[in-house]
Amino acid sequence: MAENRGNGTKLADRSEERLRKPDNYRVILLNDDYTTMDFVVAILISIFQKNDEEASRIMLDVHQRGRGMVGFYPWDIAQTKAEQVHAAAERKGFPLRCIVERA
Ligand code: TYC
Repeated sequence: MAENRGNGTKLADRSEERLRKPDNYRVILLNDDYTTMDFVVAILISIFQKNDEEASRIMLDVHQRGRGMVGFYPWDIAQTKAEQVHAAAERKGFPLRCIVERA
C-alpha cells in the first residue's frame, strides 16, 4: 500500500524505483530536418559504439520513420548518453534530440 508522505511522493513509488531492474530503458533518436546525416552517423559511432554499417542503417531508419531505437541501457547510462548527444549537437548548432523511455 502506498504511504502518502505529504509531499506528493508515495513511498511505494520510491520503492518501485529502487527495485527497478537495470537494462530497461531505451534511447530513442528523433529525426529533424537540419542535422546532417554525417553528424548523426558520427554520434552513433562515438556515443553508442555502433559500427559504420549499423550507424548508417539506424540513421536512415530514423530519417525515414521519424524515430528509432538506438539501444537499451540502465537508467543512468541512458541519461548520460542522451545528455552527450544533446551537448554535442548544441556545440555544432544542430537540433538533434533523443529521448529515454522505459522499456
Ligand atoms: N533528416 C536529416 C536530414 O535529412 C538526417 C537525420 C537523421 C537527422 C536522423 C536526425 O536523428 C536523425 N539531414
